[in-house]
Amino acid sequence: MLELYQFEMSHYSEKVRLILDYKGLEYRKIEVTPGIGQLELVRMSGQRQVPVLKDGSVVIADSTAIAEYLDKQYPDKPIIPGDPKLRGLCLILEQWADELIGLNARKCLVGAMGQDQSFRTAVLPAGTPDIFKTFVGSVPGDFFSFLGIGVGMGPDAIKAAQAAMKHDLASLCFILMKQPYLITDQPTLADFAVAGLTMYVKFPAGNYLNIPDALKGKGISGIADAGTFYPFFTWRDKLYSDYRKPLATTNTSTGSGPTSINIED
Ligand SMILES: N[C@@H](CCC(=O)N[C@@H](CS)C(=O)NCC(=O)O)C(=O)O
Repeated sequence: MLELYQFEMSHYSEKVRLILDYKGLEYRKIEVTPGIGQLELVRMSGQRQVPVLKDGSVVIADSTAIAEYLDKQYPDKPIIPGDPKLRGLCLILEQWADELIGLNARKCLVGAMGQDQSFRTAVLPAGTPDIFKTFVGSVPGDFFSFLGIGVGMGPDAIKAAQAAMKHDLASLCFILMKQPYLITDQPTLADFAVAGLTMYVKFPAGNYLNIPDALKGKGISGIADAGTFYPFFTWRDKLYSDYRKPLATTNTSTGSGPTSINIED
């Protein structure tokens, strides 16, 4: 069976989980412990980041490389169009989502964590000592490494990321006004990248992720709850209900969290 080395809370891992579910591939999730658990990843794949896919003796790191491998190896329900123009558009949009949406979403999340202690507590990985949960800056780097960032991100960087995210979501809403998916009339890699990498902006509602219930359907205030972006989140909700497989068992994770996440404008 396919094995996905992942962090449940990783948006690049979520992009891959969406693709695996869309293709109807069975896989086993292997949760990597931030810090110490990444040593095994380095041994296995030569780098420390998740997601990493293991298919028998084949090991692939990086969500884009994994998507390309899956489409080649498991060609049913292709996610990369064959037509050259559509293929090019799909790959450009995917890279844009990975680079810009993904990085700005992380910054928005860090901003929200700085503003709201219950949100910070809910987002930090299980095992983070309580003493570290009070101030973002007092959490050791390992606990933040699951986000792929350091601590101490400045307010200007966070504000710029929020503005960029709003701009990008508005642009996506324009595309989705006229068509069901971003590139063709079927979901492609671009759709899964955008859907996965907006996870931190608004966590999907429903039993898809093993995260505290308090986070489900919640997101960055001013973005997740803004009517302007309703078409985008409605589109993403449909993608989830059509293709993402809910967790097999009842979510037993616990934790308290906010009903909204406040960010100062
Ligand atoms: N380009 C990579 C990015 C993966 C990435 O940033 N992973 C983060 C989790 S979302 C990670 O493993 N961070 C831990 C670290 O950098 O040590 C991909 O597309 O898979």
